[in-house]
Amino acid sequence: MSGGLFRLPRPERVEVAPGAVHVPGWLSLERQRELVTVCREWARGPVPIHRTVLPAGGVMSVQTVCVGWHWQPYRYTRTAGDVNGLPPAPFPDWLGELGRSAVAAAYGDAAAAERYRPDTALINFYDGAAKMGLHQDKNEKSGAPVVSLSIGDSCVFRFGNPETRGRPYTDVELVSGDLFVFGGPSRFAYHGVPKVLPGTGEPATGLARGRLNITLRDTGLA
Ligand code: MD3
Ligand code: FE
Repeated sequence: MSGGLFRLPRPERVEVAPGAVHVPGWLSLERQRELVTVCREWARGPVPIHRTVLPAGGVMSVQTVCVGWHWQPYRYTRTAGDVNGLPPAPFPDWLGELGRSAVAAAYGDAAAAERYRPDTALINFYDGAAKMGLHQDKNEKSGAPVVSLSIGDSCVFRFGNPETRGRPYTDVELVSGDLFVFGGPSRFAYHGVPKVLPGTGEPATGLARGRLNITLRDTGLA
């Protein structure tokens, strides 16, 4: 457990690179609990949570469920042809509003927040052994920011650069409740999750084990 009496204070907002802003503890416990509940519903269907099979032959260790558009390697589709052929759950208005609040909190820019119109959420569940290798998110046809919300176990998040898969990169610990927004020059940076820190989550989120990451994206598709 990460709790105890002597929790170190964490800063309010850290710009890790231009356009990449970490806001520790942005989500209240109550908001985290609500998100865990709705993610459990989305995980049941219409397209159940699954391990994405990669064309190169591997299987991702994270388990993913999509809302709005379905992501399959390496494009967004209306239906989950790689799972059960059904359309994912619709992207709810309240989630777009949450995304706009997130952009406002990270950038302090009311105009940037107002024009943010994400249409898709990718929800990744990490068990204690799951990882995500360094990659770029470039299947979106929009340069709008990606909003990332973390719940449950902490992880090491590796934030690289837009040019190369590799150094220089910065390792950041993402804790339950943290917000990260990736926009501007950081939108196409390499990033990944080299490890989860099992047992570091707060049971009061409703997630007993593992890590949940919700990313909001604008696919730029009609
Ligand atoms: C930086 N997810 O879903 S979230 C992904 O924690 C993904 O599950 C990781 O990478 C996770 O594609 C990292 C942080 C993140 C998400 C999207 C980004 C960082 C990003 C897009 C562009 C740049
Ligand atoms: Fe990514």
